[in-house]
Amino acid sequence: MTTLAIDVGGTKLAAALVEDDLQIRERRELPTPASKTSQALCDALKTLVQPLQAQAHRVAIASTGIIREGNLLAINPGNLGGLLHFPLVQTLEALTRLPTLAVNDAQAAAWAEYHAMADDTRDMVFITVSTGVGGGVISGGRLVTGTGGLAGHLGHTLADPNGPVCGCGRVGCVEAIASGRGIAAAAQGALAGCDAKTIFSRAAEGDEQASRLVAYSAQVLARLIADTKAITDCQRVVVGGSVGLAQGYLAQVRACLEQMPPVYHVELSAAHYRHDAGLLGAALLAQGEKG
Ligand code: ADP
Ligand code: BMX
Ligand code: ZN
Repeated sequence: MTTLAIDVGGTKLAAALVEDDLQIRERRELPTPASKTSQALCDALKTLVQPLQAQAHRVAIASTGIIREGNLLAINPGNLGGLLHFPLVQTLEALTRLPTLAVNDAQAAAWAEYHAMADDTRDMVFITVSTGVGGGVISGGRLVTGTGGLAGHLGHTLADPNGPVCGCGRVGCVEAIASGRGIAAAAQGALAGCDAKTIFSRAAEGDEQASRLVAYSAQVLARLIADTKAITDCQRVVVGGSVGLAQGYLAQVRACLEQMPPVYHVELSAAHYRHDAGLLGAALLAQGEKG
């Protein structure tokens, strides 16, 4: 069967056809509309899926936000231009007339990365550092979603009680500091108004402020990973998202983690499926098997 897989992120929308052997065809991307209204996202999704839907038997969506009963509920609406709620499954079923499943993006990516592991790992955590910071937990070989879909939202754990206010309403969340949006929001002077991608380029060129912002994100992420190890005793942490996968970032996270006591050390790796982990995880969940 062919799955039309869709990834709804705070910055970009992606879609592709995924075969049962996980081969990806006709991958397409669009920027995520930054709008409070559902109509803008609905229109963008229509543009994205229209050229693909005739070849698909089902739809599988990995989406930012808490996914509850097929609806997207933003914990940080600021990541979606203020959009609080979106009927994901209903919208895609109406657009495509295909059976549709939806799951949180980081939870989906965790499932794909677990699927990719050749060893006997049963407990692992996936963290995406992207527009926000998301997480997905595999415990005893099972994806933990929680009764309300909130499980694994690691970006909304505390990094600094004196830190910036997070879009979720708490003060000092990991996401408010370490995410692409968090890095950009902290930039001042010559870097004010730059996005995280630009700040990473400046850091590579030796800019001091940019290097400090990147290093602080990596340090906060390393602390989150140590907390995650203490909570789950996971065997591996996999990092994805465009910030997480940026050149040199994971090495900085690893260096920070290595400075902590050995009990907090854990195998760290970059996402095997790189930017496609969410798409493939959603497709795998639609297949209903670990493979
Ligand atoms: P989404 O959140 O939509 O899933 P991404 O994983 O691409 O999308 O994350 C978007 C964030 O990553 C933005 O803050 C963007 O500035 C940043 N980003 C994109 N490309 C890079 C890069 N090459 N290096 C560092 N940051 C990047
Ligand atoms: C936010 C939250 C999570 C999501 C994470 C990463 C919203 C809209 N999203 O913490 O559900 O998993 O961002 O999302 O509240 P991304 O857009 O950065 O991939
Ligand atoms: Zn938060």
